[in-house]
Amino acid sequence: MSVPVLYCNRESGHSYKIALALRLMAVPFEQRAVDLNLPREQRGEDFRAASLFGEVPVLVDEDGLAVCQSNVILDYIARRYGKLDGRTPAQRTRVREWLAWEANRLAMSFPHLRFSRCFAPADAALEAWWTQRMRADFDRLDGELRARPFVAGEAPTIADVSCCGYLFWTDQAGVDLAPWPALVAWLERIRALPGWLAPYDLLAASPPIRSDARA
Ligand SMILES: N[C@@H](CCC(=O)N[C@@H](CS)C(=O)NCC(=O)O)C(=O)O
Repeated sequence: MSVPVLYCNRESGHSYKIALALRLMAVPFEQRAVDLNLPREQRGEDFRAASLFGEVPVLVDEDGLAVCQSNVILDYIARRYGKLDGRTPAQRTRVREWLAWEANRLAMSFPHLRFSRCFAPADAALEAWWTQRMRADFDRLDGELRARPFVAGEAPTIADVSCCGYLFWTDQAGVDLAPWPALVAWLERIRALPGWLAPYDLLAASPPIRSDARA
């Protein structure tokens, strides 16, 4: 295998994280779109063999090693290619603290709100819960970004890539970012990085998500 293969979906911010990180690292890769409308057991055999949990993203590296869970993939490629990571052990630890925060907080709020508003409406109580959590998460991120240009310091890292994975789609969910100006300025800094592409310009076409697809 000559280039890594990314199993992904065009509407998946978790997939976008990996595609964006590889772009910013200038690592060529191949995309294979997975139809998330299909029941897991009907998805392609190669994807099912590579995917430990049945979800995208999965990255199969040049040596055939399959890695899943977006933030684990980010950690893996930062170490493999020696890019977008902290320079010192302390910085690298801080980067991974943000990866864990993203998985536990940010990835549990805004992406669900977007999915509900764009694809499969959930009840109002759930939307209210995700909105409340999202506001707290955006407050936390905005507070951090008032102190430094990137999440874990002066330079962009996989922590930024992880945290921004869904945030170029806030308009789709009707979320106005005006209350979080430091977050908006940080997204602009990410947009200005060499190689940056917006999610729909970067991710390969995949069948449109139906309302019965999994989040
Ligand atoms: N914790 C996982 C979440 C991955 C995830 O939720 N993937 C969704 C798309 S964004 C998926 O594959 N959904 C279809 C399914 O679960 O069958 C990660 O960070 O990679």
